[in-house]
Amino acid sequence: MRLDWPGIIDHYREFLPVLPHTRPVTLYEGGTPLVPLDRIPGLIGAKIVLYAKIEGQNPTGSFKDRGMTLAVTKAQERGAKALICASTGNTSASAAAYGARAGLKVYVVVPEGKIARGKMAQAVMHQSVVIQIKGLFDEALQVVRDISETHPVALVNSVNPDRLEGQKTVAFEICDVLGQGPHFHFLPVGNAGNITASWMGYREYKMAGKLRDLPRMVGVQAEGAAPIVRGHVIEKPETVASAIRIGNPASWQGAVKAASESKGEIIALSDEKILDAYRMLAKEEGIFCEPASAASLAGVIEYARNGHFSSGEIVVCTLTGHGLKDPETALSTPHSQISVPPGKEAVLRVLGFS
Ligand code: AN7
Repeated sequence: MRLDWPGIIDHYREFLPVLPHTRPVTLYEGGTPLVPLDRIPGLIGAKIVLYAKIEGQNPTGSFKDRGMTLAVTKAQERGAKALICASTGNTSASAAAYGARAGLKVYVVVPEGKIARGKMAQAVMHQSVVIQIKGLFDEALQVVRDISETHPVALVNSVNPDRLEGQKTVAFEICDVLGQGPHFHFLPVGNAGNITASWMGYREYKMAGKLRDLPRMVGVQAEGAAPIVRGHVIEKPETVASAIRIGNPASWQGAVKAASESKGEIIALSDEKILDAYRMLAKEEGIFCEPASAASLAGVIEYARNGHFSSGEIVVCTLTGHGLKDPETALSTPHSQISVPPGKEAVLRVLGFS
């Protein structure tokens, strides 16, 4: 156990739907750092106080672990023997790990060829049964929803309310660290569970008297996969941010509600803007997140460009997953990799010392 952190269930027990005797299935998720981004505000011309909530530092490298610890704990408590989920990669990685931890069988259904390699490695390594469908995430989700209704397998996608309950703890942590709420909270939107859950967390903290002012929630979709912004299902979603290549989000209404109730919005940005933010985080701040995660910062940059911030405002962006999950996209970044003969001379020439 970490000295200071028992995982989200034991840390936030009073806010979660667990019984006094519930024993968490935990990998000590949560308690992720809220890292000040010191250089980026200046670079984008915004006089804001900017933080990144580094959810890639969860046990399986994404925010999904917060919801998964609770969903798997509850599934086990109810006597489940097997879990099932559809995924663009992170949910399946998390389900595979927590399922293994609980000694449950795990089935994951994913769109063939559309999962980042690191995420696939996780599902394989934890010995889940990986079923690739020749179709989209949205079709995979429909299949697992149907099966879980008629067969004894527990669904651990975010349509399972336990997932959102666990995921909301990210908002608690942000408030606990800041001692107040941020003015804005930006996050990427795919299936829309995270924005729904984060907003739920802020509202509950306010009701509990632990937060005075609610933040404005800004969700960012990729332009090629922006059903909520367009107002209709996208039949063939496309984006480099494979985690959010989703055409018919399960928590659509939750996202719309979070945006409207908080006086925020859901916006769509191009892959190019998302990749610019992805590279800026790595180069300027030393933070390596996956492409989808950078949609949140891309949103901040867009807001700065449009003059939507006031001086001194506190802005948080969730970086949902770790960059190592998607080495292909990382390596497609223009970079210098120079091959030389062995020995000091050739290296010195590259350094410009000879
Ligand atoms: C890195 O793993 O949907 O809007 O199946 O992996 O709550 O769906 C992943 C989504 C953002 C979007 N960033 O969050 C899945 C899956 C990363 C993600 C999202 C996902 P939601």
